[in-house]
Amino acid sequence: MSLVIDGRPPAFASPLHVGHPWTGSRARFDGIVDRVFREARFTNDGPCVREFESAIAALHGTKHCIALTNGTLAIQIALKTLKAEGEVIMPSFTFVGTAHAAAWIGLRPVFCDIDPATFTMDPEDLLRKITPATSCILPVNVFGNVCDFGRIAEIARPRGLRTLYDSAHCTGCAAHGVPVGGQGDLQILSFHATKTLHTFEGGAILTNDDALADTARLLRNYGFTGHERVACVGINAKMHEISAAYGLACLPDLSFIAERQRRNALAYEHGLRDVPGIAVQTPPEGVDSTRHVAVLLVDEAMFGLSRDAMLELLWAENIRARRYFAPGCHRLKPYADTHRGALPVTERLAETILCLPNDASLDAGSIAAVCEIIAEAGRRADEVRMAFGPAAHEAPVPALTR
Ligand code: T4K
Repeated sequence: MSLVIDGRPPAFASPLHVGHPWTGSRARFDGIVDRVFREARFTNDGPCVREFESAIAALHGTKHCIALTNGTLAIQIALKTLKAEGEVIMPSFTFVGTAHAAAWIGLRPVFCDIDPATFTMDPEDLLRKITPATSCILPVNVFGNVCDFGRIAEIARPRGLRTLYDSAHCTGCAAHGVPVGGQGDLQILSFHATKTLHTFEGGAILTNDDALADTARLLRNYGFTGHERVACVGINAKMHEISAAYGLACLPDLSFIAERQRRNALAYEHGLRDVPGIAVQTPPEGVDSTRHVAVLLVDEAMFGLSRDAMLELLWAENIRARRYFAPGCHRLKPYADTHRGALPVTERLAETILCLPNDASLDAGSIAAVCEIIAEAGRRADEVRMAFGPAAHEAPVPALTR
């Protein structure tokens, strides 16, 4: 089989993105938007937002859902709701938005290591990171791989620490038959365009606690308790009606989207099962993830090619794979100077992980072609390395443009 290094055009005429948004609910969306315009109710706790919140709470088995502008603001409102102060312990292996959300409101992110199988917070390292300044634990259910909820609760409760789960990747996910959503004090979701269920931009807080839900609702709308009454310092973090309208339009398609993503992930597993040095990460036993990205681990010694050389080849083939979440938050400029201690599992993962496109519009033929390119890259590792490896560059890690 030929590769782009043989001089043929890229395998895909247009880019295959990690995070290609679901566009399939347009007709239903148009109908809801007509209603929004007829009623001229665009924001401030409108009927679409209320209906969307009820549906999301029901889907995740929680009493409350508070819809918000995006997942990052959801983390901030949640941390404010929990009265977090001082240090917040979170994994370094997460989107930088998790760390920024805390730092932006004056908290200090403290990074801990992760479990090598699930890439989620390692409870034993969490224990080592707790200090008298710790107020809150912020575990991340990354890629829909859920945390060890029981162990984290065992650590948090006796120490009086609050727990906020970042479940940005978990809309529609479940663990052992229980929807992800009701664990900890609060959870957040993201409905960013790249997520399984999206509202263009959007986020939410989930909780079973009435008082926390009331506080979060106050905080997202300036602390207003009436037209001229303000109970506390708040902010504008409200979801608007057009976002909620798209969320409502997509909800009937969620099972289809999730099934397609799961089916695609299985197709990657099948297509790459015999490629030495390539492993597809699978959700832990009993976890029903929607697998919105396909996660590969590249063992350079066995595969013959570094993760980064393969990434360059894939981009040249118009397969826009991503290194989520390399290099880890603790290595990023705003945090690197103050971070202390080794995070060996995070470091290793950041060097080997590669996320492949997986969205509901991807067809079996495209997945087979991606797998075949990866297999061929391994077979012709020397040639690919010559074209894309460190020998071809001064800098070993290429700066990929969007
Ligand atoms: N916690 C975690 C664990 C998270 O992963 C995130 C967000 C958050 C918290 C914060 O939630 P939000 O505040 O975002 O609601 C993307 C997303 O912007 C971000 O939502 C997401 N995680 C993160 C993992 O990925 P980028 O900068 O990597 O995205 P970008 O613009 O490169 O998009 C990825 C690819 O998707 C593009 O190359 C092309 C394609 N794409 C993207 C968009 C937006 C499209 O085809 N159409 C589109 O509209 O951050």
